[in-house]
Formats: sequence, structure tokens, C-alpha cells
Amino acid sequence: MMPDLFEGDARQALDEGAVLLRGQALPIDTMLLAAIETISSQSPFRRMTTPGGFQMSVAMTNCGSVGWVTDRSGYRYAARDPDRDTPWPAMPPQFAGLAGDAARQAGFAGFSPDACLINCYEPGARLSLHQDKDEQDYRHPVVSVSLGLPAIFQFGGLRRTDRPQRVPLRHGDIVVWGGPARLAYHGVLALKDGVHPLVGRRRLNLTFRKAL
Ligand code: MD3
Ligand code: FE
Repeated sequence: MMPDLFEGDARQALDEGAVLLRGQALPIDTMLLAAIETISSQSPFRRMTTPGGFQMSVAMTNCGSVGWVTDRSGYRYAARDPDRDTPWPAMPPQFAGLAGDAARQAGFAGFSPDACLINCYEPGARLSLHQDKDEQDYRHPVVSVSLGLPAIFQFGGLRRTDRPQRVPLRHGDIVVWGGPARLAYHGVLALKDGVHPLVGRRRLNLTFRKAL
């Protein structure tokens, strides 16, 4: 049986629970970019401060009923944009649809995200190795969508010291992280300079989560 052919068969297992859907967001890239433009015109990208007092090199915003934030008091999901004291922009239905489809293809039927963190990398920006642990139920996967300049993503094991693998993530790639991969350490190496024809001199990454 070859059920994967129904989905175009660009599926690649990176590890147990981690499924790469190469190029699967390409057909809707302009819709995603237009929606990110609208969202960031309402809740602009900003470089947040970590609890340790460092300013992140990645600029972030969110859409959805809650958004991920960090400041001197810690990391958390918040219902309001702290810079504007307003709710985050709503998650466009096409975003939730894309994330649900991707999760289903990776074996996580019924994924319904309530938060979408949008990361903006300019050349030199990076994300050091971390775990995503601020969500309530780790049985839900995280779905990520890469747009713009390519980046080297690294992901390791459940301990920070596990040697990470390096995977290039390109415009249109979707990755679903669930099961044993859900709590894997991961990060992004410093973005190399370049210009993407649609996105310009940056990389955008959407991560869909069910936080609550
Ligand atoms: C593996 N973002 O926002 S996406 C993050 O490219 C984050 O901006 C990166 O790590 C980025 O927290 C990586 C891939 C990713 C996202 C979430 C994960 C991989 C993950 C959660 C658990 C395991
Ligand atoms: Fe992460």
C-alpha cells in the first residue's frame, strides 16, 4: 500500500515523532506572507527580553487566543500583547487549517492550535538550543512553517548535551514535532545573509501550538 502518494509524498522522518513535509507550504506562500503582514501591522515584531536580561536576536509576534512572551519575570503564554495591551490578532482560519492538515499527515489527527508564534530572523539572528515547555499538554505536537531565507535548524535529544543533528529548513518547509520529539532540544544557527525573492532579507517561521 502506498497511502503517502495521496499527500504528494514529500514526507521525511527526521527522527521518531519528527516529520518534515518538504515544500508543503509553497502553494500558499503568498497567502501566508500577506497574513503575516496584516498581523505584524497590528502587533509589530519586537525583540523580547529573556528572564536573564538578554534581548533576543529573533523578533517575534503572535496571533491566536494566546501568544508566547518573555520578559524579566519569565516565559509564558499571555492573552494580550504586552506592548499594546490588546488581544493578539486572531489566528486566520487558513493558518489553523494548514497546521491541522500537517499534523494529521504526521499522525496527529485533531490538532487545533490556539497560539501561533511568528519569528522573524534577520541576518545574524539565532535561537540557542532550548526545549518548548511552556505548553500545558505535551501530547499535542508543535507544527513549524519556514518562509524566506534558508536556515540550519539543529535538533538533539532530551538532554542539552545530546549531539544535535543539523537540518536545512527552506522556504515552504513544514515540520511536525510530536511524540518523543516534542521535548527535544532544538535551535537555529545564525542566519546567513541573503535575499529571498518573496520575503527579502529575512526568514520568517510560524510555530503552531496548543498552549492551553
Ligand atoms: C522541536 N523556533 O519558536 S521551528 C520556537 O525556526 C522555535 O524559529 C525555531 O524553536 C524557528 O520555539 C524552530 C522548529 C521547532 C519548533 C518547535 C519545536 C522544532 C521543535 C518544539 C519541540 C521540538
Ligand atoms: Fe522552540
